[in-house]
Amino acid sequence: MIASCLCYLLLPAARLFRALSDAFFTCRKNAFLAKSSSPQVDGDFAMAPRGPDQEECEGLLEQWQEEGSSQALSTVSEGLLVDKGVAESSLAHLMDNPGEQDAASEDKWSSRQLSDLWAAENLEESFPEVLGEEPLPEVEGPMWAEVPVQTGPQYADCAVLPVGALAAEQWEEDPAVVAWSIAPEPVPQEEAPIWSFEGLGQLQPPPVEIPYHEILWREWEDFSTQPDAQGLEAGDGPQFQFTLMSYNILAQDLMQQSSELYLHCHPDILSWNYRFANLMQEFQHWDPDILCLQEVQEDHYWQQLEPSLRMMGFTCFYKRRTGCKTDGCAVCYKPTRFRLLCASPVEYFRPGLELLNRDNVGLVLLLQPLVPEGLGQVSVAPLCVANTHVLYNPRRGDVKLAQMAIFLAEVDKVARLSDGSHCPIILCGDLNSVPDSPLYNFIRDGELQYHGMPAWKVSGQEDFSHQLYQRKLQAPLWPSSLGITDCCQYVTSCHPKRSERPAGWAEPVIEEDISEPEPDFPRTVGTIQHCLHLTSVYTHFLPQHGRPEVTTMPLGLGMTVDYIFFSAESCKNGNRTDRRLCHDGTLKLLGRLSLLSEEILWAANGLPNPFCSSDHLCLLASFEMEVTAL
Ligand code: KL2
Repeated sequence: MIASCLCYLLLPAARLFRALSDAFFTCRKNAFLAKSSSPQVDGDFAMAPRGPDQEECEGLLEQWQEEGSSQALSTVSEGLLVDKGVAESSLAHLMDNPGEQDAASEDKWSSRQLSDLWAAENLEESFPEVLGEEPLPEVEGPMWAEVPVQTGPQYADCAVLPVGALAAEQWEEDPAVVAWSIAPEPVPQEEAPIWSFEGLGQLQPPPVEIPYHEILWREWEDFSTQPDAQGLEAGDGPQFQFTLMSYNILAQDLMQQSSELYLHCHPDILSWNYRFANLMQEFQHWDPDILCLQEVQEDHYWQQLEPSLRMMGFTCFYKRRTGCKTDGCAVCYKPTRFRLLCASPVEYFRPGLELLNRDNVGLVLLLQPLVPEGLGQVSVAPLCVANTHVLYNPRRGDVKLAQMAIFLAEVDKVARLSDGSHCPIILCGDLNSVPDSPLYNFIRDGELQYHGMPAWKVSGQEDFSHQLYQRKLQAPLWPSSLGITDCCQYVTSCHPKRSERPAGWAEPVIEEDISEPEPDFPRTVGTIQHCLHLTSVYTHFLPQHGRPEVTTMPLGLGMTVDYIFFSAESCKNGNRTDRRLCHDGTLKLLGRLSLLSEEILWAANGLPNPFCSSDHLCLLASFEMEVTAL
C-alpha cells in the first residue's frame, strides 16, 4: 500500500515539480532576454543579467499572488502535465486502423465523421452559403464544458495528483499564470483597434495589454547588409521591397473538434473573440504587405477577418476547402503595393480518384509590384504568391505528394513566362511535412525518387515503420488522367499556346485549361520533378540555441511544418542536392522573423498561449525585387 502510494503520488509529484521549476526558470530567463536592451544577452540565457527586468517579472508574480485565480491554477497544472509521452500515446490510435481504412479514420473530419458530429450536436445544416445576420456563436461557456476531464490512461501519472500537493510557490510562478492573471484593462477609445468588440455585445476586451512579442521574443534577423551574388548590397540602385507573412491561424471549428489537443490552455484564451483580437494585433504589429493564411474559417473570414483586414488596407482572396470543411486559405495583399494580375484557387479533390479524395486547397495569386513614383521609367517582374494547406494525415504521404504536384502545376502555369522561365515565386503555407522529409526535399531539390517508399515516410511527421501493413508509393504516383506530368506541369501547358500571352505580363492573365487532359504522355519511372528552383527562408535550426526551429506544437511536441519558399537562382555546380547553396535570384531575402525552440515555447505553456493565439507561429520574411530601368 505504502509502496503504491509512493509510486503513484510521490513519483509523479516529483516529476511535476521538476517540470514546473524547469518551466519557470526558462521563463524567467526568457522574460529577461525579451525585455533586455543589452546586446550582450543576445540569445544566451546563461548570460542573462539580473536587474530591473527580473524585478518586473517578480512584480508580475506578486501581482498574481494577490489576485490568485483558481481557474489559472488548474489550467497550469493541466498544461504542464502534457508531455511527449502523452503526445505519443494519443497518436497511438492512428495506428489501430491499418490498411485501406486508414484514409478515413486518420482524417478526423472526413465527411462521414463530420456529419455524425453535426448530427450529434443537432447541427444538421452545413455552413450557410450566404451568411446571415445571426450573432457569432458564444463559445466561452460551452467550450470549457466540452473539454474532457483528463482521466484517460495516458494521464494516469498525473490525474491523481491534487494541485494542492505542491507548495504554492512552485506553481504560482509559472509564466502562463503571470500572463493571464494580468487584470484586463479597457482599451482607451482613441487606441481601440479596428477589430475591437463594438457591436458584439457582452464580449470582453482582450485581457492582456503586454504585446506577446515582449514575452516570446522573436528577433528580426536582418540580411540586408549581406552582399548578394553580384556583390550588391540591398538598397544599391532602384529596388522594390516587401514583407510576406504565412500563418496557420487555427480554425475554431478544427480546434473544437479536437479539443483534446488543447487541454493545456485556459478556456478564455481559446475563445475565438480573444484569439481574433490577438491575431489582428499580430497582423498589425508586423504589418506585412502580403498575408497568407491557413485554417481560416469561412464565417470568421466573411464576418470579421476580411472586413478588419480591408480596414487595415488589404485586399483579400479566400478559398474554402471542398466538401463540408469550414476552413480554407486566404491571401491578402496591400493594393498600394501590388496590382492583381490573376487569382487562381486550387482544389486537390478529384472525384473518383482515391489518391485525391481529400478536401485540401491552395490559392495562387499573380501580383504586379507597384513601383513608387519618382523612380522614373522602370519595370519590375510580376510576383507569384502561392499559399496552401496540405493534408495532415501522417500516413498518407502519397496524397500529400499528389496534392503538391497539383499545386506546383498551378504555380508553374501562373508564373510561367513566354520563354518558359518563371517570374519570381513565393510558395508558402502549412505543408504538414517536416524539414528534410522526402516532401520537403522534393520542393527544395526539384526531384524525388519515390518508387517503393513507404507512404508514411514522405512527410516525416511520424514513424510508422513498426506497422505490418505499409502502403508503398508505386510508379506512376498519379494517373495520367490527372493531366499532370511527372515534372509537375499541366499537360496542356506544355503546348506553345503559352506564347500567346502578352509580353511583360502587362495585362491580367486569366487562362482556363479548356482542353481535355491528354492521357498519352511519357511518364518517368518512379521519379517526380519540378523546375521552380525554390529555397526556404528558414534554415529550421537555431544556431544560438543549438535546437531545431519550431512552427507548431501539437501536444507539446514542437516541429516545423510551415514554410516560406522563394525562387532562387539554381546552382551552377550541377549538383541538385546542393540547392541549399543557391544564391538569391530576382528575389533577394532581406530578413526574417526568427522562430523559437520547443523549450522556449514550453516556458510559455506551449501553443496557443495568452500571447500566441494559434497552435502555429507566424512566419515573416522581407524580400527585395530587382527593378530594371526601361
Ligand atoms: O497539423 V495542422 O492540424 O497543419 O496544424 O492541419 C490539420 C491538423 C488540420 C486540418 O486538417 O486539422 C488538424 N489529429 C490532430 N490534428 C488533426 C487531425 C488529427 N487526426 N486531423 C486533422 N488535424
